[in-house]
Amino acid sequence: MAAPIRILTAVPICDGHDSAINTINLEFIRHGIEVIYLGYHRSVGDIVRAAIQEDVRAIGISSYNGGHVEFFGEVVDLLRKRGATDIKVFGGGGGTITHDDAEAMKHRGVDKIFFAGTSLTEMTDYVRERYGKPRKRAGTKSPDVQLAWRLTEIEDGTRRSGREKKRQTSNIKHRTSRVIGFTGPGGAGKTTLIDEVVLRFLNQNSKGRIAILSHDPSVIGKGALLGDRAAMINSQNDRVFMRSMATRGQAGGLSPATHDCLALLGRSNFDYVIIETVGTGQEAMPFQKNGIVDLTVLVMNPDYGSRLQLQKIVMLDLADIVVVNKSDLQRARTAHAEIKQRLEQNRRAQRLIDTVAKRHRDPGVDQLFDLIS
Ligand code: B12
Repeated sequence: MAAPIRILTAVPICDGHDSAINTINLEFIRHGIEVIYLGYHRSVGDIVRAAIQEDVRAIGISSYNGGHVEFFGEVVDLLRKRGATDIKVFGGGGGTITHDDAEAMKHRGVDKIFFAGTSLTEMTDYVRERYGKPRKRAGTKSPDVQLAWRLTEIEDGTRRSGREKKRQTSNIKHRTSRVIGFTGPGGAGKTTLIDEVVLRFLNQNSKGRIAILSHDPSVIGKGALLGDRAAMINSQNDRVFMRSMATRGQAGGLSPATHDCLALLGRSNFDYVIIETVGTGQEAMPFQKNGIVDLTVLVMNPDYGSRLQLQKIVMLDLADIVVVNKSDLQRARTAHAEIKQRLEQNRRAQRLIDTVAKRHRDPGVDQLFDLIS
């Protein structure tokens, strides 16, 4: 089966008109496309960095507040400057982008602008037709571009030669980075917590680099919304290499390619590699395979239901650190006491921390960062 087309979508800086792109994203996904959504109010630099790291076929920009001729043109120019000429740019913006503007944008290297009244089918057909064919790689020396290409080859299973495959799946223990696994139910705040941990890392270590491998669910052969980047603020940084992966039909929180992608990232000069699983259920043990991580963090929401529910969560037996995030919620004190009691049954040196990841300079997140680093 052919690998899904991956595209990145975003709304430019100083623009909050995201309703059009949210609808278009869903239509793309419904037609088997994997969409990495970067969110609104995004700069040229953030968009190009993300597109390169995600190795997408194209960037779709939805623009309503003006300045589109310059903005789209700058995106094309920066892609060129960074050696990623095989990533194309297209988009729309209702009645704001005139036909004359679209002509000027085409001259600056933009593939296509969609005007008001275009059907969703027309747009998805265009993406599948224009970006669905195998592409020719343009040569580049940029290490992030090269790394992104190799991750795609692993994920799509296109790196087939025996020697390469052996190297690719080589022992994960040969890594030079420390690997931290974050897991927990959907809505617990894993992404925000990771973003805050990244901020502390960037502040503490002025030259260090960190990689994030983030997962969202998808059914085999179908599309997916890879939306974790939209919740990231501090991780929009050249010292952070983030890659979003769809699970492509695999249960348990990770993708069939996670192990090999991690092996590659682990020997690519990052100080840390953070893996974020999809929102997991009671039975999930995503990091059990081959000592895939050095440290596991289970992020819980205080609203897990009754005490009885805790007995059923397998990761409470396995995690090194358990975080009760959203600890400003009313039920958090009870949750802390109940989870503490549950962990005591394990008789292991597990740590329990309360955090409010959405709060700047949260002391709980500081404590988590100290434990990790
Ligand atoms: C809905 C809307 C809002 C909503 C936005 C809600 C949201 N979360 O998105 C609200 C009310 C919040 C809002 C606020 C504002 N808005 Co307003 N808004 C609109 C409106 C009415 C519709 C835009 C829309 O979503 N259309 C629906 C989409 C699906 O259809 P479409 O636009 O025709 O797009 C087609 C194609 O272009 C294509 N397309 C669009 N994007 C993309 C992307 C890709 C990748 C692809 C493939 C295709 C594609 O898809 C559609 C296919 O038919 C437009 C007026 C208009 N009729 O366009 C004004 C408009 C965009 N807003 C405008 C303004 C001025 C504002 C405000 C500044 C007002 C204010 N003073 O506060 C604020 C700014 C908000 C902000 N933070 O940026 C102006 C912009 C003027 C300009 N650029 O010169 C407009 C044009 C209204 C006007 N005539 O004055 N707005």
